[in-house]
Amino acid sequence: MASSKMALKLCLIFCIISTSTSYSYEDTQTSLFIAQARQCFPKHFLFGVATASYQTEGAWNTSGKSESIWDRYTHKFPDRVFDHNNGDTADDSYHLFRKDVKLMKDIGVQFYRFSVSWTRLLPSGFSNIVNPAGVRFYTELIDELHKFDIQPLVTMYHWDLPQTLQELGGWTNPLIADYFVDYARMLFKTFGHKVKSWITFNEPLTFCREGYGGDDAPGGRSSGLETYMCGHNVLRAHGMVYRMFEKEFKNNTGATVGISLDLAWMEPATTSVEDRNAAETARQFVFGWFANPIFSKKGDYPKVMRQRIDEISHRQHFPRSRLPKFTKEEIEFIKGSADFLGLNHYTTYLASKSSVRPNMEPSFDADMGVALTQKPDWPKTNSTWLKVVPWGFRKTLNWVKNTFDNPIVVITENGVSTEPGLRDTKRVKYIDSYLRSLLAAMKDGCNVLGYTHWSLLDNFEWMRGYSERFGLYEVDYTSPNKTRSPRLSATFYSKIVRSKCIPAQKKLIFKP
Ligand code: PNW
Repeated sequence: MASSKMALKLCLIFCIISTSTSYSYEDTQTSLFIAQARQCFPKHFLFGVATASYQTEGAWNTSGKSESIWDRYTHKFPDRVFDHNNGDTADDSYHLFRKDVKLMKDIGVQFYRFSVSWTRLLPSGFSNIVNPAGVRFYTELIDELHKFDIQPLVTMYHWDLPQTLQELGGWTNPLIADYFVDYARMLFKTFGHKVKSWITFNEPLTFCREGYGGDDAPGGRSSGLETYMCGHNVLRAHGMVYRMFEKEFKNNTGATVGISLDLAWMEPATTSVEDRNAAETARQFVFGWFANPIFSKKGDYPKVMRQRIDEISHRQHFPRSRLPKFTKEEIEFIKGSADFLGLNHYTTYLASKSSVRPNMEPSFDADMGVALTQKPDWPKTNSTWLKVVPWGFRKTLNWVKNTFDNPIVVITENGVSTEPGLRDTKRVKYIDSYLRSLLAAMKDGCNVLGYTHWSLLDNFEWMRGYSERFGLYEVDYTSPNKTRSPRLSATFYSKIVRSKCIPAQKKLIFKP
């Protein structure tokens, strides 16, 4: 006890005088935490919040909106969703968007990342029919944002493909790239004078891997085949949209276009060469797959993907690789087709060489050949996959910097799920620790322009339904007007957004 009193006195002096350096010190014997110093982001750094159409809008069949693959999938297979729920009503942001913008104003964010629903704007999936109610909705939302000086950052595709296009093969149909270009052109034409930043795709890794070989919509069961067809067409579509944008809109609008890719940090499980190689292979499979064709000097798929998938396909007696090949022309127009890299980061895995040899069954995971685990003592959250490992964020950013020649990065998602309730101290700690790690990466020279917290509100968390809550604001799903209430983290995040500084933790905390 005496020693803890001593530490307390020391800290009082220490913490007050320490303004520029950060200290993290935990004395496990006395259970005393010495808090960290106030740390600031550059003045021009931007803060935002994010949502996505299917997860928040609701109004799934209102005013001319047609069915998306997530509407179809959740209606047809309710049992596959953890709480048997769907996004039919979600947060009802279609009707409550003015309230949502007010919440953003309360926090003080400089931008709002949201996605537009393809089926709300183009009910046939094609640009032959434009739904005026859809255009009106997004126009009103964007105008409301501008009214409060909040910049829109618009994602064109956050997983809710028109069912009509799914029936034509979805992302496995090469023509989808043309349909996506038509959709994007319609967006630039309609909203281009009001939107200065665009994201073509959100997390192609997730929707190609989970949608065609996992549990997500549309429920494809063809891992290692359709997975790569999807990725291939997404990359072609992205490149084609960017070149069309350059030719037809860039000069007139002065806008920028990027793509959001997700990367969980892959830490080698041991210091062995095998595990270090496994970790790099995993990074290339989950991130390089999309980043290398766009952000590397040479373009095209990562070497290790090409080698492994070609070789395993051959062993499986396929006459050609399951990983499609780009033409020279495609490599060229995809290369450099982004003004910024959107990075979604949540957690960290330990990577080691998988002991399972690929069998005759095509599989993305077997192609990758890496076993991914997490340390049991990493702090848990309400999502099984999401452990709190802030140092992984800094490593992720440094790896991106070193691998892709220090691209302009915008953090387009980072966040954590907590239990229902407003006292979300875990989210406060998550934000605090991940932002400190981000700042450390920026001091390492990483070129990061902004940070987006996922999410403004609790929302439909895909296959986990409403059971996992990522919101700075809690949503009461039992109330008719889906009441939004600020959590502790909303106040905490607001402080950071307004001051551009992470406050010092003045309170000393003793473990009980
Ligand atoms: C993102 N991982 O998905 C999505 O873009 C959001 O729509 C979603 O609500 C959010 O994260 C929270 O889950 C991810 O396993 C899903 O590392 C899984 C991972 C990362 C992102």
